[in-house]
Amino acid sequence: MLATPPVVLTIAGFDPSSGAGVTADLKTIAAHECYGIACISALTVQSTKGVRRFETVDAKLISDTLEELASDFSVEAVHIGMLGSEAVLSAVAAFLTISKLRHVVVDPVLRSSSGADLLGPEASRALLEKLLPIAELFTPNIDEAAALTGMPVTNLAQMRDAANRLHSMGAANVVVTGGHLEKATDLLSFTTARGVETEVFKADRQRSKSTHGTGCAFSTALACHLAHGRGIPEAVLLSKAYVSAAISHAYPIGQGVGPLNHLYRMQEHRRASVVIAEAESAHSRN
Ligand code: PXL
Repeated sequence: MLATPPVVLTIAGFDPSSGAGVTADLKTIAAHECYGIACISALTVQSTKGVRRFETVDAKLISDTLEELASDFSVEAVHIGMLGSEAVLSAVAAFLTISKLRHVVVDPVLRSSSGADLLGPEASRALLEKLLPIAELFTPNIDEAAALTGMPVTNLAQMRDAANRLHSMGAANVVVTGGHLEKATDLLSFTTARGVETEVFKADRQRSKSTHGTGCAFSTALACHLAHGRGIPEAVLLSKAYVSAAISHAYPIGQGVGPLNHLYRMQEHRRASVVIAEAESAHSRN
């Protein structure tokens, strides 16, 4: 028998184009050698051309799904993406409080990259009250950090200030992602025995049309690394590297902002197997 991989639960919206949301998260989870299970919070109508509209799933259906999954699987980490409404958010927060699942990564999805509102202002307040304190890791991008703290967040110093404000609101560990800045800069602010420490991660910004779902991929990869037992700084480093590679290996698909290539490592395996097959057939001809 093969060893059982860690189980990672994603609670997120459904993007039918599979660039973001649950179906993309399952690809990220598979790419990290974890077993993915999922609870859909909302159905969106969208393509690579943007989000048209969405409807949330009934909150009781979500509670029942989460309880059913938790009664069956030993869940090592949880990723939370788009929730869509305060009712859904409250159901998810209540489940996490009761189930006490470990390694909860909360990506506070407020807007799509195309600009559609994915969580109203009241639900954003509930997110700070109910989900922020439960999260092991909170992963706003600079726009989300600004919206949630009411502070300007356009440079590294302001990312630090916003992270401190989020700590004072109850966040244990925060990564503010600044992929939209000139140099792609992420700030990790994490709690250690010595107090709050920070680490800055910088990378060259990639000019690419295949960036739909980068936030989902980053936060889901983080959950997978925590599920594998890695520490938070290492998880951030590896997740950032995964997203960069998935962008640089992307292929053009759809007419708008395309998805990352979440499964680029599979193609590397295939290329390796093609090389082996060619070598073997060349050898057998000799
Ligand atoms: O990228 C944020 C996001 C998260 N989850 C779902 C989405 C989007 C953006 O479109 O559709 C389901």
